[in-house]
Amino acid sequence: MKRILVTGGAGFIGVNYVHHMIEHSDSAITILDKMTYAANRQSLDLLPPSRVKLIVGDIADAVLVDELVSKHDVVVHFAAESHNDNSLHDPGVFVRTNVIGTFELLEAVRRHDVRFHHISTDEVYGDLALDDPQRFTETTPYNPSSPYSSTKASSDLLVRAWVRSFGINATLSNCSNNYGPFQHVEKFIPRQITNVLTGAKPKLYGDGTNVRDWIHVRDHSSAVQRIVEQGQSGHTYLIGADGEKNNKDVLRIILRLMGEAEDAFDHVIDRPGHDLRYAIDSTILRSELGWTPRYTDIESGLSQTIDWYSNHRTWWEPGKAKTENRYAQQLQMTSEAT
Ligand code: NAD
Ligand code: TDX
Repeated sequence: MKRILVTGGAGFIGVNYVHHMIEHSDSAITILDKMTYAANRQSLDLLPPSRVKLIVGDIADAVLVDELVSKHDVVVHFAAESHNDNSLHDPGVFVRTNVIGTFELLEAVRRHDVRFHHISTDEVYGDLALDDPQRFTETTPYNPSSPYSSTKASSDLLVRAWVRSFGINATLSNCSNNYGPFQHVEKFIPRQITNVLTGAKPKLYGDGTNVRDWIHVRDHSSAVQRIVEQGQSGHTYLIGADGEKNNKDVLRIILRLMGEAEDAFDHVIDRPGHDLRYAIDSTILRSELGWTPRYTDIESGLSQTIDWYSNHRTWWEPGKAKTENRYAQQLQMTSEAT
């Protein structure tokens, strides 16, 4: 039985991974989470207390991190400030958590010789033109655009350097846009679903032609399990499920599935520096580690996600008004600056 330390395990992807590991392994899991606005205690309700323990704390707390890492066999590192829009208004906390936090974890796994897996994003590669036939691969040069993606890129480079310079046993994965249950209502898909559920109009940035490469969060979890168990130290694996779609088309599907007119949304001012397109080539993960995504039908994935938000109002309602107030403030600051 492996003892796994999951950082950020009360956030969206982290908690889906913890649920996945409870079902698909006999591991004992400790979640280290600062319980920021992005975490939700209710996400942990159905996890067995005999196998999952929550420690509320900061990955940038060197003493706490050292003690916890020393008691585990593997660290799977999800914790981050994860929202691009927030990074444009308050970048400092992104540097502290994403860069300094990752540094403290790396130092601890180095001291205690513990296996490390670093969760990252396709945004480190920058963006692609809409008609570019290339997709991101493991060798695409780094070219991040936002404070968020540049701090994730920084953390990836730290991991690579700690492997090369200190020989730590670490893998990295860069995944495309996730969707599914337990995602914070600040993010595109849950924001639009919960807008419709609360009688507000969905909000589309710019003209909506920006493309994201969607993957169901359950497929991300199975890929991470495969990499942690079979990945080669020092290697980076790109995780994607061939799910490219532009934002307008995703929004139209959501509106249709929810019984609304497909044009019942507002166009709002575009995100500054908005990346145009992300697209992942996950051939290496599929051919070397034999992973395949299972939840690739986006319409049925969105339909299940709509059902989940419809049936879990107590999970998201407390944070909804706060999130929309934050968006209103950010919109005002962006309009004043342009
Ligand atoms: P999230 O914002 O939903 O969750 C992040 C979690 O980290 C929260 O529970 C939060 O409380 C915790 N956290 C934040 N700062 C912390 C700190 N200093 N110490 C301890 N815990 C802290 O994010 P998510 O969408 O679940 O993303 C998880 C990881 O996956 C991130 O590393 C992100 O960069 C990466 N990723 C996300 C996506 C996506 O589509 N959401 C895609 C690719 C990669
Ligand atoms: O209200 C909105 N309207 C809108 O048009 C919001 C919140 C977003 N958008 C657009 C912006 C993006 O083109 O939708 C797209 C997706 O936006 P986000 O959900 O904010 O995701 P993105 O910026 O693409 O980043 C996500 O994927 C990569 C995650 O938040 C990151 O953590 C991950 O690394």
